[in-house]
This record gives sequence, C-alpha cells and structure tokens, in this order.
Amino acid sequence: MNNTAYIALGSNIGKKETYLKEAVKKLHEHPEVQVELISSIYETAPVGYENQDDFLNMAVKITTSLRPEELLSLTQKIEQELGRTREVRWGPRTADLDILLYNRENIETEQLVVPHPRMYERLFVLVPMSEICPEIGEVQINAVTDQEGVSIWKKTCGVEEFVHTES
Ligand code: PH2
Ligand code: MG
Ligand code: MG
Repeated sequence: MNNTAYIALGSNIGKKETYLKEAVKKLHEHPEVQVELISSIYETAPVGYENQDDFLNMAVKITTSLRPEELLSLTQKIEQELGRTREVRWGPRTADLDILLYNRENIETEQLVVPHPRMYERLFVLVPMSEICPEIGEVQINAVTDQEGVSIWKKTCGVEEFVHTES
C-alpha cells in the first residue's frame, strides 16, 4: 500500500448516502486498497448541467498498491456495480468516483488525467478535500469565488462508520 491517492465521490439519484457508503466500502474491501480518511458529506448544487437533483459529495484518502490505471478500473467497476449508466455528460448518477490525485504524479493517458483537470475549479471537490488533504488550503478555496451551494450535510466521525455498514 505504498501509494497515496484521493478520490472524489458524488451521487444525485436515489439513496444518495447509501451509494456513497457502498462505494467507500467497496473500495476498502479491495485487498490492495485501504481507506485511510474520509471527509464529511456535503450537499451541493449541480455544476455544469444544472437541470438535475442536488448532489451529495465527499472525498476519501486511500493508500494502495494498485497502479493508477488499475485504480481507475476499480472505480469504474464500482460505479457499474452501483448501477451507473452514462446518458448525459455531467448528468445524474448513482455513484461517480473520480481519481483526484495519485501521489504527486502527473498522468495523462487517453483514459485518465491526474491531477483531475477540473478539481481546482470545483468547490464540491475542494471543500471535502480540505478536510483530509493538507495541501488543499483555504487560500485555494477562497480563490473560487463564483460558486455557491456547498453546505455540510453530515459531519463524518471516522472511517469505521463507512466500512463496516451492513448492506
Ligand atoms: N459532478 C459532475 C457534474 N456536476 N455537480 C455537483 N454538485 N457534484 C458533482 O459531483 C458533480 C456536479 C460530473 O461528474
Ligand atoms: Mg465527476
Ligand atoms: Mg467521473
């Protein structure tokens, strides 16, 4: 588990909190992934494609021995297992898992760009990240002035609550 990565999670269909919890649990259940820290859950207004329900968003810090492309396969598998279909770009989804950071690597392949190209413009990513990633400071958040609609929805106490839920 010698790599550190951050993953943003979002859901805006159905039992949103359940989808987030299931996604975190599935990450942790993978033998080569350990969920180290989780942020609180935030309720956020949709960005990009606005004619859809509000999201719940959060972020997690993991350690992993998976390479970035293997981690991407895992996140995509989890999205599928949680019933994700891709209809509208930036449209409604049961579970969206985006790799934000992988160590300090810059990755640019057809499938994956890390750091996530839009993460520094998105409050729904930066605010949860600021709880768990020391590099994301208030300065960066204050620099994003044109977005509102990110409010705390559930303060999270620890990883335990997420990885040991009954399903
Ligand atoms: N995800 C998007 C597009 N817009 N808006 C919010 N509030 N939260 C999201 O997770 C989100 C979004 C594309 O993945
Ligand atoms: Mg996304
Ligand atoms: Mg995505």
